[in-house]
Amino acid sequence: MAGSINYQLARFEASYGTVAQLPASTTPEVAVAGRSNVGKSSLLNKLFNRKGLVKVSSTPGKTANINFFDVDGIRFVDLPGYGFAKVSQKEKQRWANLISGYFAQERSFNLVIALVDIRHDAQKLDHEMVGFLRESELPFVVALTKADKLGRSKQMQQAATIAKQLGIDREQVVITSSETGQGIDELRRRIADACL
Ligand SMILES: Nc1nc2c(ncn2[C@@H]2O[C@H](COP(=O)(O)OP(=O)(O)O)[C@@H](O)[C@H]2O)c(=O)[nH]1
Ligand SMILES: [Mg+2]
Repeated sequence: MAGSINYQLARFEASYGTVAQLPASTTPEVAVAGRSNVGKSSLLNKLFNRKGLVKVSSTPGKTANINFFDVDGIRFVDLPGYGFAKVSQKEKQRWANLISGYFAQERSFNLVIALVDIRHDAQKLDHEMVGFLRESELPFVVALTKADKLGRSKQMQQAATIAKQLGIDREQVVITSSETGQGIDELRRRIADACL
């Protein structure tokens, strides 16, 4: 449908453990990236309006694969969470290779949603992620997650602080919560603008 994406059509496509397995990019892609436990899977479920489609991990860092979802002809890409401390160095390297390998491919990168926890100052890994996206000239928005944990004025304060720390415009930041649905419509607008 022109002008909107039907999220009712969200379905799991496949899970890949190596970059070589990834199928060619044939549709617009929206990738979700961020630290382990930042809320990637929860945000995708909220976008899709489907509670269990994306596995929310109680043991953080379990998403060791790249997962593809198809939504009305748009491919959503759940990237492995980086920076999870409790896996081996070798496993960390494998995840890093998956992420950089995905972005090194010839693909239709319509939008990257970079997730950052609203409660904290931007961390080293957040800086690395945004720095990489900027240097690669990939189109991205920063979604601040878990906004329900803060009051409205603190949310606005943190959004301004984190944008400044990351060196991006405030307009490139969307305040979200997978608990309350805050910011989900705004994120859908950004996705539609980038993909349709
Ligand atoms: N309060 C709150 N908790 C959240 C939110 N998003 C995720 N969580 C919780 O944070 C934890 C990690 O979420 P998950 O989606 O698995 O993160 P991922 O590792 O980045 O995919 C889970 O316990 C979620 O329930 C949110 O918007 N608000
Ligand atoms: Mg996850």
